[in-house]
Amino acid sequence: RPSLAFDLGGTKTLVALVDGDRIVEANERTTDRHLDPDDWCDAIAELAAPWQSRYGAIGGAVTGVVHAGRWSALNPGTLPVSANYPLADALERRLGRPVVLHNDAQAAAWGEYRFGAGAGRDLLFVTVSTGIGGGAVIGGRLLTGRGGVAGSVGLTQETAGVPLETLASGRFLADAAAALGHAVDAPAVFAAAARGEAWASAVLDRSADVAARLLQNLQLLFDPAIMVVGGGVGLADGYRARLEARLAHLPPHLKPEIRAAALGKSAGVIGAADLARRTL
Ligand code: ADP
Ligand code: BMX
Repeated sequence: RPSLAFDLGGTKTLVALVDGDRIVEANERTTDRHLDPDDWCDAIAELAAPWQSRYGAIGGAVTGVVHAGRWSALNPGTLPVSANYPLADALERRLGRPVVLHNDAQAAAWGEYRFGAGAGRDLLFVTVSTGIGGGAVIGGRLLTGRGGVAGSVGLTQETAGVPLETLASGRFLADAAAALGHAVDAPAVFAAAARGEAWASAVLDRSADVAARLLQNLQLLFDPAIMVVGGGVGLADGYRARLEARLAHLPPHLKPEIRAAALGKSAGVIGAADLARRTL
């Protein structure tokens, strides 16, 4: 039987019936940042309701840190999750059976390793999305760490007190555009750059400068066979080209091999479904 999986991110909530690497059916809704975890759990249950009893295992990929069934934000700016929210219990009550939970970028890393760009090779996954997330599969194992934090690259700092994701993510693009007088979202910044508007290219360049340095640092730390880039910004037209341009000068043994997430926006739910199937 297919698995039920969901991907709750700072911008979108995706719920799907997943069979291996295939999305059988999917429902999506904007994550309403002004609501709270109870509401977000209600939204997941509502989106999953049409598939009652058609699924076995349930897997979840969520922005933030999950450990021992509890959910917390690292950066409330990405999604204001209350500390230690009992997510596993809240979802089990609504869905009627246990849920296997992971951070969204960790789940996506596993999905790309098993069914996507990884094809069984060790990899790092970096999502440039509402925030910046990361996941690592090393020696065929998904790193989750002491408390589920492993891979949280968006909170690393180049400058004291400034999380990297505030200088490169989708929210950065919108904030930087607003600071220049353009009240637009990230897709509109890409569209303006494509139309040749210099301010928009400059904003994308600032993001790519930071993201490229992150990938360079990650290559030094883990030296993965490939570096998979996902997320709404990471997969947007021209973004990876900007990263490649910034890394082209590196010698081969230090240069990341960048790949687009082959599973696209489904990497999280496909990874979460496979992780759940393996656990139950
Ligand atoms: P989430 O962060 O919820 O996982 P996404 O991966 O879709 O969701 O990332 C959301 C961020 O990416 C938002 O800042 C959004 O504006 C931006 N985004 C989404 N789609 C695109 C696109 N096609 N082009 C550029 N930016 C995008
Ligand atoms: C943040 C953090 C990570 C997450 C990353 C991408 C929170 C709520 N989230 O760094 O756990 O993986 O954003 O999240 O602290 P997304 O919503 O952009 O997918």
